[in-house]
Amino acid sequence: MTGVMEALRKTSSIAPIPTVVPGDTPEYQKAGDIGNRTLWVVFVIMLISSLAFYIMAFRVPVQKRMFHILTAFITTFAMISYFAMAVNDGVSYNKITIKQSQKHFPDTFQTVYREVYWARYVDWCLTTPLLLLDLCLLAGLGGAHILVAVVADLIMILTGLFAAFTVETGPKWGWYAMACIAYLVVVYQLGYNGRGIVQNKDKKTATFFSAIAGFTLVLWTVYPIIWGIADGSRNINVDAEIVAYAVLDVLAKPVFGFWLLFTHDAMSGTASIEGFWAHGMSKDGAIRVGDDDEGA
Ligand code: RET
Repeated sequence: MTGVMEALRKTSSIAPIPTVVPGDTPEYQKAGDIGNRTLWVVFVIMLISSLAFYIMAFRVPVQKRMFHILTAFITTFAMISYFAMAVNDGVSYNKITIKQSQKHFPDTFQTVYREVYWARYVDWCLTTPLLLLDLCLLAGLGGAHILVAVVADLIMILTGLFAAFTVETGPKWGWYAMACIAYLVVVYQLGYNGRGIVQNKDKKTATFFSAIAGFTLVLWTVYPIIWGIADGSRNINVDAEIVAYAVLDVLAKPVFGFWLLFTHDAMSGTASIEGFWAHGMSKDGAIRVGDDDEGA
């Protein structure tokens, strides 16, 4: 038998058929030790920051607690999301098929499964509007501007989620482009309208707003860049992606929060919110008793 094969090999000009077809084993791109440890570290940072923000909230009168509450909610949502990612619950695989063209063989297809941490997008849907609310209230923006900023922000995150899970390259970058346009609306509301309206406040608040909104916009702009080289083009591995987002998230939430609250508490004459926020319905109800009397 071996002799026959040898003779065939010598007389035939046809190359032997490869026994392994390239690309037929799927490739899994998933987090390793570095990624997992990073998720746990950020979970602890978010937990400690949340506790600190709640303590800071209780140390000021309820009328002056708005920023504290918003900021504590932001790190609380992030803590839950990091826990979900660390225990592998907030993650799914995105499957893509890469066509590999060969010169003398039919095309082969490589299947790649990459982890997508969808818990991030749930977190961002809840926390980026709250971060925007912090900044919009600081600037003194009106309801219409705040609504546009928050809705644009939600569109940005949701189209980003579609981009992360879509299979085809064309739609992926289409979703990404939509998200970037929505992001520009957010930048416009904060950077243009916010900056304009804050000039009506005292000089200290205006300077502080410029600094913290500038910091936020620079940080937020790095997110789509990381997305582009991680989920988008898969040029960095899942561990590097986790570490990059971890650094950004710590800067965008706990560091942002401590900066905002310490500065806010140190500023004299900070806004005091009375009415429903501080007293519930009780006082409003008292007024309506008189209404009934009038009608009688
Ligand atoms: C995506 C991908 C699509 C294009 C754009 C994005 C922007 C995301 C941003 C996220 C900000 C997150 C923050 C989290 C805080 O912890 C969705 C990545 C524009 C700006 C501030």
